[in-house]
Amino acid sequence: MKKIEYNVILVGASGIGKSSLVNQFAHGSFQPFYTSTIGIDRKIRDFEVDNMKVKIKMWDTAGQERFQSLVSQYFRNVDAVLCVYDVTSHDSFQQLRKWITRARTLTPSHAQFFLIGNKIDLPGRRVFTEDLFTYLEECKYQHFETSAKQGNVEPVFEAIIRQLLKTYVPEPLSPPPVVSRGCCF
Ligand SMILES: Nc1nc2c(ncn2[C@@H]2O[C@H](COP(=O)(O)OP(=O)(O)O)[C@@H](O)[C@H]2O)c(=O)[nH]1
Ligand SMILES: [Mg+2]
Repeated sequence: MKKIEYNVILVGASGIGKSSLVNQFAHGSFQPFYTSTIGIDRKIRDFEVDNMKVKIKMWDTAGQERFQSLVSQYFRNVDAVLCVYDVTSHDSFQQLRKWITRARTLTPSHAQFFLIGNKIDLPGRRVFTEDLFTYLEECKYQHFETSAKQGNVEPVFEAIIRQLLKTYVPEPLSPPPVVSRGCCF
């Protein structure tokens, strides 16, 4: 079976659930308390879709400005950018423009961008269809809504992976080299 790898980076303000989305997809778990990400974190999940093994490397970035020069270095090799906001925070939605502009200048031309509104389990939505409509008309990114808490993350990641497979398939990963242990006879 062919095995390929995608590098996926998550960007957006602090506290909107980037790490929670990654943890939910990588480990199927959710932590109700907030642990701030320092700089950048990486998690891996092997996923199988249509008889194809896909290794997803998720680069989970810190939202704080002070980490941005470090984070910028990781954009060069990414295949997908997940632009995350919190549906209960209009500010987190407005901040996305800054993240997207930065990511656009640093990512390879094949990189695909997706918009993810998280925390849909919470009451008090502040980002509405009309905000999104104007934005999506402009950028044409695929848009998803998630709850890292209630766990609809798997189908969203699967849809993203399927979309990536449709548009950009990297070279399959080579199998690990066979280590010769020498002959004992
Ligand atoms: N209710 C709810 N809380 C969430 C959700 N996603 C994340 N959180 C909480 O929001 C806080 C910040 O999440 P975190 O993943 O660390 O945000 P990050 O700074 O963007 O990485 C934590 O207390 C999480 O438990 C969600 O979908 N629903
Ligand atoms: Mg985080």
